[in-house]
Amino acid sequence: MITIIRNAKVYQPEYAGIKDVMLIGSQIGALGENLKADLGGAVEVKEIDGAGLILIPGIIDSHEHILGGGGEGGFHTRTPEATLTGLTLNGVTTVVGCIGTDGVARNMEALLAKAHALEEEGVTTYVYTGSYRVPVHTITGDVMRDIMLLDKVIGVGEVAISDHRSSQPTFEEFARIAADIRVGGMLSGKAGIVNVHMGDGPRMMDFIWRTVRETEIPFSQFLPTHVGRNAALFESALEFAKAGGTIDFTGSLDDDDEVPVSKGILRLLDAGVSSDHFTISSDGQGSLPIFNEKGEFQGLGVGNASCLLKELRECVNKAGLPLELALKPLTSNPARILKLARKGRILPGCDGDICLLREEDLSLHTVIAKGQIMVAEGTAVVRG
Ligand code: FWO
Ligand code: ZN
Repeated sequence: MITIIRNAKVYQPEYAGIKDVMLIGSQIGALGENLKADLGGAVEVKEIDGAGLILIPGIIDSHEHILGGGGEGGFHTRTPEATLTGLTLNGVTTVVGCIGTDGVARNMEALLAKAHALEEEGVTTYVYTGSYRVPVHTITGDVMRDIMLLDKVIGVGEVAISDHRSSQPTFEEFARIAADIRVGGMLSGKAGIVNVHMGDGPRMMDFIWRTVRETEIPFSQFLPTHVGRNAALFESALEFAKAGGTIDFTGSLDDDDEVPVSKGILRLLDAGVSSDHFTISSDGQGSLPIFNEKGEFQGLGVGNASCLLKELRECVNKAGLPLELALKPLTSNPARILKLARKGRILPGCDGDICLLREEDLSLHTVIAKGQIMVAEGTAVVRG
């Protein structure tokens, strides 16, 4: 199958001008003007009129509870699992699944099965092995074996620190996890990322700072998430990004976050942080629990992948960021930090993961994943 998207405003995410993009099978085959595919009718050539539309790489969501999560208020507060259209209708074509607070009733075997299910349905999936808890609950019994032997495992997480729900790991345990996943990633050509769940506790990023200062493990081993959850944590995360680390904002559907994503990004840029060093993930299907100062559960919401395009619009419309910059935390930046070589860019040889947005309001028009049209003119044409 060949698909040619004609005359769209192409963001690679750098702006490439009005171009045709040709998908050949599951990959991007060519980018150029007046592209033609003359195969004598042997292969169907589908054309999409991209005029007036913006073409961007499919969104990479680096932190989503695809199996569901929650439970902090008892069993009835377990949150529902992800669905294919819950991803594609929000422009997500690559998702990294994780387990959170409940590492018992949610387990790695089920997470891996869910990741395979979504892959079979048409999107690209990876997982972090483990959950909040230390020692890490793995599949093979060992973090290094998990990342070396299971294709979909690209790191460990979400490892909770500075949170009343963490397993209160020691620094040595934390550093050992980073060391093991680093070497396991090295030996398997993968990122070996430690996706760190940042809680609201006063110790903030101390364990991460100590690891990069006291050991040989580099900044790039870590992807701390939820960095906007309070102002003090954000300041520490800003220092981490200035020193060369990459930090992950959790998108939100309402602005209850201490540091709204678009405001946080402006702060980072003003502080001289490179626009390569921050990402935005959704925490989709994860619980967003509220605890009072005594640590008592008050209630919970559920994360949703729709926050990603919402944050993109805020970055462009509210913070006045150029689209080609605002796209980076959702596309090329997660692709780089997670070492997903064929993801996050509109380049020949990259996977055919594309979103078309309406120029006037950046609303979703079409989504293509691995060369297959999943959403056409706002309607899901492939359903889970
Ligand atoms: C965040 C996932 C939190 C689950 O701190 O970590 O609870 O296991 O489903 N969510 N615990 C939400 C804040 C960033 C608002 C999780 C959740
Ligand atoms: Zn979390």
